Amino acid sequence: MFALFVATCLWWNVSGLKAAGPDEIPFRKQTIDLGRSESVTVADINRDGRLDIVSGENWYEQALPAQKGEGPRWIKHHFRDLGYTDGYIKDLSDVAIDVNGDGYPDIVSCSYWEEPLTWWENPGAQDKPWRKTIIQTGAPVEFVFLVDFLNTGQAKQLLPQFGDENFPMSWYELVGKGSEAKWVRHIVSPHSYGHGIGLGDINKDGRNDIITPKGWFEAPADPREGQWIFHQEFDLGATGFIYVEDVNGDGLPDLVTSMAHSYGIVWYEQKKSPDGSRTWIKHVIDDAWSQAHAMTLVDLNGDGKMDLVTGKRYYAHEHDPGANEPLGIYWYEPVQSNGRLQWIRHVIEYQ
Ligand SMILES: [Ca+2]
Ligand SMILES: [Ca+2]
Ligand SMILES: [Ca+2]
Ligand SMILES: [Ca+2]
Repeated sequence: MFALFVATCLWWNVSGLKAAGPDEIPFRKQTIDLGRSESVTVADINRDGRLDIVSGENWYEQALPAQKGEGPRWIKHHFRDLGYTDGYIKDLSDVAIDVNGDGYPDIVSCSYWEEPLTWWENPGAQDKPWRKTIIQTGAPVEFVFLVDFLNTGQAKQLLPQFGDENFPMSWYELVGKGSEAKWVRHIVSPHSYGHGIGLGDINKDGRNDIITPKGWFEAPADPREGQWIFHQEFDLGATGFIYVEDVNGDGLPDLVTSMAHSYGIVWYEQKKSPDGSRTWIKHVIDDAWSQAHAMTLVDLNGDGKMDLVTGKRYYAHEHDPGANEPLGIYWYEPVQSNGRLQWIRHVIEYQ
């Protein structure tokens, strides 16, 4: 699970990319708030053309620099009370999407405790509080993604990771506008499949599939009503986020994931036999540090290949292996060397 960490945000100094050497991207840390938070997202909350930051109970309005040459100022707006328990703030993901269609991004949040999946209506120009609507109750949600279930190229549906395996695995589609806007639930399976989840097209049929630690669900032609076929082809363990990406460039989508509560950032190479059967070969990207609970894939150095950005979660659990070892934020660059894929670790911050 999660624990508290200091809410800081890294300002990515991409303009200095070339100056520091061929492989290194310099990062300079800008501390915005030393308060507590678990999650963060970025959206233009007030529609002034500048991206703002949303994290926990606050959003931080990006304002122009006080003086020329300085970075942006961040004006803190406390917009909701979430509560704390056992060292956690009750907000484990924030994702931004305009739920009611008024042009202002709203926030979907999840929690392991009461009110596990909610959306919060941005009041926009009106001087009133953000209004909360509960989307789902009945099981804890450890993280939630905005993903593309309808295969339109737009990530507008919700995929929660339910913390209770007895709870049906489900995704949520946004329908209606204004006061009619609501999240419609679609059940894929009568139960859930453990710690970790992701969405991506495993079999390259143009339909995004669901990946769980215990196997993957092949998407039907109609993701709302059709039967999802389970393929029990791997057992990944208690992972964090699971991504589908052809990292070795052989045309077959692979899996990239991490052990959320132990050591190991890994990728699984998809192999396909002439008879169509699939096997998955595990490759370790890095096992020098533990608790990579969250990660993202992004082309950080602009070479057209996805890099991996992740960091050590402070006390994902206080009893996890390596829980008291040094914290760090890293990115990993995939490089082909002698016909083998290797991942170069770059340190963003280490302490
Ligand atoms: Ca703004
Ligand atoms: Ca809105
Ligand atoms: Ca597919
Ligand atoms: Ca591949």
